[in-house]
Amino acid sequence: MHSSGSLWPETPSPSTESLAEGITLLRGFCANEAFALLDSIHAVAEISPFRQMIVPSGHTMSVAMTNTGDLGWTTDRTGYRYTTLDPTSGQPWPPMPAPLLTLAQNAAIASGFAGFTPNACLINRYAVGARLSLHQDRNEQDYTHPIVSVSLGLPATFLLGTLRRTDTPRRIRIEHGDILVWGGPARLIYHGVAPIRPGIHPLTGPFRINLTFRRVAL
Ligand code: MD6
Ligand code: FE
Repeated sequence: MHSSGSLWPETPSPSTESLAEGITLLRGFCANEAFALLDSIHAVAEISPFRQMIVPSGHTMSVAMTNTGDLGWTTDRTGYRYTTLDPTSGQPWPPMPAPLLTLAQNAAIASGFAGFTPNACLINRYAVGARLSLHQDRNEQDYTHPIVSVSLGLPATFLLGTLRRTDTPRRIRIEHGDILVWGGPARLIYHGVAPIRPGIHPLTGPFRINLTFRRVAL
């Protein structure tokens, strides 16, 4: 899909790396379409604005979040869950914009997961200093579908652990346009994001944006 025909000037073709069994890193996969993706994200945030949610311990997350799709991930004092309605607006989460859905499907295909149709997309917005502590993603019930994770804006140090919380995670630099696809056995690996370093990105200013696309059982 990304091979450049011989008639065209050489453009750096996005590289594919395997970080662990079931985790593929597609470097620069969506750098070319970032502007359109951010446009879609802004349209979602007009309807369901970014908000800092409260976790069961009572702490407020440093990451601001919103969702698009049939289901959205939320947390409050009572726990984590997927909901069809945005608790802030009382309305359904905005429908998934076509450019986001198509990108997630193409990234899944490029990583060997044909037939992935996400129905949930969590949008994380990190200001400088925001972080995400080590966690497992296990609110989706069904682990047969991959998770597609798209990063835009300021770079991040992704913390890639193992199946045991106490193992020291690897530190992986994730940049604007990079996509991680997690499938199969990798779905329950502990992971997090180190505090975002100060910077200004031409397209997002002082923010990092991450989208995680999932197929959540209703
Ligand atoms: C982030 N990502 O990159 C947070 N979870 O901002 C995640 O928590 C994540 O990238 C599951 C699968 C892929 C991810
Ligand atoms: Fe996660």
